[in-house]
Amino acid sequence: MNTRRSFVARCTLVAAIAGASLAAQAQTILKAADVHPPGYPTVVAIENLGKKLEAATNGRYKVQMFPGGVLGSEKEMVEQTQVGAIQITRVSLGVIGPVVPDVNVFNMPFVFRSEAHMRKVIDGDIGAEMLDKITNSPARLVALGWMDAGTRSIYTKKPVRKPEDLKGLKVRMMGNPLFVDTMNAMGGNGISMGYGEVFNALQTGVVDGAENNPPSLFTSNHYTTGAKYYTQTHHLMIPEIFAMSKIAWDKMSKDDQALVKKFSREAQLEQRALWDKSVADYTAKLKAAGVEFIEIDNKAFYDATAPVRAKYGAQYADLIKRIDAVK
Ligand code: GTR
Repeated sequence: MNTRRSFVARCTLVAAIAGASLAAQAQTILKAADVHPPGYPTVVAIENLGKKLEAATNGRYKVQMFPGGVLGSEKEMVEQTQVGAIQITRVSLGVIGPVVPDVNVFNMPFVFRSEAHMRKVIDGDIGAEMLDKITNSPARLVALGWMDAGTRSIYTKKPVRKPEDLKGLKVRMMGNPLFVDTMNAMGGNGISMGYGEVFNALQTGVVDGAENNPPSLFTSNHYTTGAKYYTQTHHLMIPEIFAMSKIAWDKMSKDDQALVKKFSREAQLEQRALWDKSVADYTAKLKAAGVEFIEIDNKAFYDATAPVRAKYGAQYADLIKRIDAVK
């Protein structure tokens, strides 16, 4: 009796240990990358997606976040995601343009009338179609959802109020010829480089300015280099995506993919709420740190970029009509 009981107990124990180690072995780590620091809305939203996925799959999946650009520039992050070395990446649509040209329609200067307009577009049919275009392209990325990055404005070491003031100024743009053309059209000299290189370039005078939204301007510390004149051009409203490597996606069961989709939708909504709060917080912090927000009528910048819209927009004429029609 005793022997039998201890035999059963031993079997149970062995089974439990085997089960536990099986579970441990079966855990798949999904590496997630972001150029932003811990606490940034995009980083927090993906971390929370990961926590939900881990709980819902009893730990079969775990998302490990690599923030702050430690896995490389956004261009490198995209490449690594394509080959499956990174499983989840959150990047600006700016760097997706060279990989999936269709998305460049959202990367055009002043293509959206306002932030509210941009949100309506990405939240609606056009936004869903664009995510599908990325997923169905040969890029080997599964676009999971959108993230907000508000509007981008120019910051320089001397005040800029009109396009002529940008003359002779080298302004860093993201790596996409469309953005270099945009800056050149606005009057400056567009120089493309990765986000992680901008601080040094500003400090050493390789560039005289850059352009971004308030949360990025604050968390990147760019404003501490003397680039403290922040001209409210709002010339770009580039949405961001988070995407999974197709290689990792194809290894997931249909049920697990459905979970990822569900939590992705929630991550998109959560990031937006965090975003609005962070824009308000960082705007206040920038002002307190002495950054001068130069309020302007941006029509001159809009007019100056008309040739860029003409050059790049021709191929998306129908889509642009549909974007304009979103009220
Ligand atoms: C930020 C954006 C990043 C990156 C960066 C940049 O606003 O969130 O994804 O695009 O700008 O300027 O490179």
